[in-house]
Amino acid sequence: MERTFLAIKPDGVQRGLVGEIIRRFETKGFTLVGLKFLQVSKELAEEHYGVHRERPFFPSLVEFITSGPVVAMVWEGDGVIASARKIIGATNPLTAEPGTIRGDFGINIGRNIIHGSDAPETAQKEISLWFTDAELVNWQPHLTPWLHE
Ligand code: DAT
Ligand code: MG
Repeated sequence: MERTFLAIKPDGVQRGLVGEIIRRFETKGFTLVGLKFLQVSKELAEEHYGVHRERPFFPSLVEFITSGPVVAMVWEGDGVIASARKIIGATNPLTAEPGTIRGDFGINIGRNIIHGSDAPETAQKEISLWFTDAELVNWQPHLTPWLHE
């Protein structure tokens, strides 16, 4: 079963969007398998956004993601990686489609509320960066037969 890593960034937490955001993935039918609330260290932030190390916005991105607590999550389900990216919306909230999280709640690329893994390889990498195996729960929701034929 496919898994993805999602993180509600400090702006999403400060703005009280945690419940609303989790609700969207829950009601879609995906399964929560990992959840924690943490203050991100500079080391974790730099590792997580390592691919962007050379970009001009990298220092402010690291500063932002470490500026307050975040909600880190692992969600499971068929096609969850691509589907979560659609639910999240385009990187720039100003142009993200209404109906997406970024399109509904944001206006600035540097305050785009939530992170989602973009591919199976990055999902795997990010899940193991943020969570130990013991922090992930293998469970079968009772809803399963009502969500899958
Ligand atoms: P995404 O988060 O949609 O996967 P990304 O991986 O290209 O986007 O970039 C990671 C984060 O870096 C993004 O969520 C916000 C920030 N960012 C990206 N491009 C930016 C830019 N041009 N100016 C400022 N911040 C940017
Ligand atoms: Mg990305």
